[in-house]
Formats: sequence, C-alpha cells, structure tokens
Amino acid sequence: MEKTINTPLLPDQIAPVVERELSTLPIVDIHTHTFDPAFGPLLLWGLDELLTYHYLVAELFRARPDLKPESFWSLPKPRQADLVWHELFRLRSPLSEACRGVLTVLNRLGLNPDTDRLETLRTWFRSQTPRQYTDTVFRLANIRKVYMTNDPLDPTERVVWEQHFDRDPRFEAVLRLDSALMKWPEPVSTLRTLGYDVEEALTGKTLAEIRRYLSEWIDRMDARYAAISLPPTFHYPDTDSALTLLYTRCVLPVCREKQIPAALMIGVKKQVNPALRLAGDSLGRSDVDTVEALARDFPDCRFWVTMLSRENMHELCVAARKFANLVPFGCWWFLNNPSLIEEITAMRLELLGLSFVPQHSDARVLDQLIYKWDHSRRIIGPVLARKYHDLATAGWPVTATAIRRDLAALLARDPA
Ligand code: FIX
Ligand code: ZN
Repeated sequence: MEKTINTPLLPDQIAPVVERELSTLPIVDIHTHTFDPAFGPLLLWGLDELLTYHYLVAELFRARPDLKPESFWSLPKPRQADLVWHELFRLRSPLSEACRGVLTVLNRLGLNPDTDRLETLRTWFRSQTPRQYTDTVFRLANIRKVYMTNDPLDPTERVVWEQHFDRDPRFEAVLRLDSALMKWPEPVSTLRTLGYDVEEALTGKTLAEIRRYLSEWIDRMDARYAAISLPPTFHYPDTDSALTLLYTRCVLPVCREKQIPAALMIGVKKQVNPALRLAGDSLGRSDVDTVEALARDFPDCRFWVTMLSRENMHELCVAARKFANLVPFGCWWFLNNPSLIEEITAMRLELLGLSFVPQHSDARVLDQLIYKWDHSRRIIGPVLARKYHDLATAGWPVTATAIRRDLAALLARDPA
C-alpha cells in the first residue's frame, strides 16, 4: 500500500483517486447554523425542517404567486411542509438545488421519496433521537466537525451557555457579531441587560465595554473565530459609520488579542421582502477596496472572507493574492449551486493554489450536512482532478499521498 500511494498516477487513475480521497476525508465544515444537541430545540432536524428551509419557502412562493405569505406562515409547520412537498415535488420536478438536496438526504437515509403523503417518512424521523441522528448525519456526510453560529444576545441560546453542559466536540463555537454591532445604538439595551455598561455614544468607555463583551463571550464559548455578515454598503475607512468604528476599534483588537480569525461575510441585502422572513434577504455587489484596506491596515489580523456576489468572488481572489492575511472561503448561499461552485473553485485553484477554503455548508437543518457535502464533493472533486490531470500532462508526478495532503489542507483545517 505504501508504495502505491507514493507511485505517480497515470492520467486516467487521477479522477478515481481524487474521488476516493475526497469521499474518505472527514471534513471540517467552517460555517453552519447547526447546534450541539445540548441546545435542544435550537438544533433543527427532520423532514418538516428540511421542507420548510427558507430556500424552499422562497421557491414555493414562486410556484404559487397567489399564495399570501401570512396565510402560509399561519399554517403549522407540518402543513407548511406538506404544501412545499405538493407544489415543488409532486406537481413539478424538483430540479432546484434546494429541492434536490431534500431528495439526496432521503436517498442517503435509504428512504423512498416517491409519495404524495409524508406520514410514512415522518414516522421514520420520529423513530430517531437528536443525538443518535447527529451520529447518523455526521457518519453519512463524513464530517469531523462543524462550526456553529452562536449569538449570546439570543436569550434562547444564552440560557444554555449560562448553564454547564458537556460540549459535543463535533460542534465548535463561533461568536456571531451581528446582533451586537449592527444598527447601533439598537443593541445598547440588550448589552446593558447583560451587564455591559455601554451607552449610545461611542465613547472610550462604551468601546471598552463592547471589547469586554466580545472577550468574555469568546472565552466562555471557546469561540474559534468571530463572524459578521455585512451589507454591500459596508466600507472601511468610513468615519461616518458606527459599524465600521465598532468593527475596527472593538472586534479587530479582540480577535488579535485572542489570536482568532475575523470572518467577514459581505454582500447581504437584508429583508428586501420582509414578508418572506428568513427567505427575504437578497444580495448586492460589495466593495473589495474595503477588504483590501482592512487587510492592509490590520496586517496582524487574519480575515476569513466570503462574499455573496459572483463578481466579488473574482475580485476577492485577486485581493487575496495581494494580502496573505485574507483567506477566501466557501461558495456562500446564492453561490452554493453546482454551476457556480465549479466556476469559483476552478478560479480559486488557478489564482490561489491551495490557500483558500473551497466550501462550507451553511447548513441550517442538521440533515442538510448530508446533501450539501454530497453535492459539493461531486463538484469540487472533478475540478481538482482536472487540475491534477493538467499537472500530470506537464510531467509532474501526481500521487495519492499528495492528493490526500492537499485535500486535508483545503477541507479539513480549522480557521487559524
Ligand atoms: O449570515 C449568514 O450566516 C447567512 O448564511 C444566513 O443568514 C442565511 O440565512 C443562510 O443560511 C444562507 O445560507
Ligand atoms: Zn450562514
């Protein structure tokens, strides 16, 4: 075995080896909205959660433009799921990526999706327990661990952090900053209820108290990085922006002190259609000059960056060539589709080699880890195989050992 994995591969051996190594690589998923089972109902899982994922809700309203959002939201969740199933899966072929994802999950679980009524499937899910099902999902998706999205200002989440609970080591914590920094001074009252002596005016004392909030909660959660989603209008420098001031005077000094990355997720136009709730967000083209300026002015901060506009992803690649403290990651949200994952991954390999993170799942429902990684492996694998094939064609000895090493660097590393 040792000799074979160090033996240069023949060109037609490369794709199968990449596929094998990628399927057996336990992945580190650096951004999700899943929760350690200790958080109880915050961990979303099962058929009704899968079918009422906000991606599918948006697609339901396209299939049924006559449907009034409020009448949909007034239905109990199982009835919402029934309606999604009927409209998107039974009356139409489920061709969208989000629809296909549900089918991949059911297929990998060995369940038959060809049914008009969901009760038989629901009976199977009811036979699962959260912890047992978590094991099943991690096994089927072949994931080593996921990073959560944690918000201490969310009272339903905070109450769990304030008790002692045995952490599931497969769920790393991430301090999410949106609720504390966006729309200042809206967060003042909530921060004050947590005992942070902040005021509306961004005085030195208020900034220090915000740094204390960040520092204490990074420690309490053992947060491995701090993340924020930002609108296309976010700029740095911007002397008129409270958000820019809070980010540069509070978040970056604390991330530097804690030696953790600062994750920027840029390009969300929040709630362009509030009636759709979580499905109501859109995207906008953002300012990569801002990303370059942050990387330049904060050289000892490490920025993990993803952007929501396809055009920004190319600009971000070039910016990352200029600043080693920029790490592009993932094909986020509206970019998490096979055609775009393929294009973006090839572009990143061509411009950045292995110095980026190709994907995160953004899974909001635990079961989605199965399909988001199944689908991404099927796209990323062939793109990589073509690149290794190009190396072999150029006379370079491509080995299974090298492929395994490279895949681990791409998809099995912690944010650092
Ligand atoms: O800001 C984020 O973390 C986004 O990923 C979410 O807000 C978004 O709803 C989502 O889950 C997209 O996939
Ligand atoms: Zn997310």
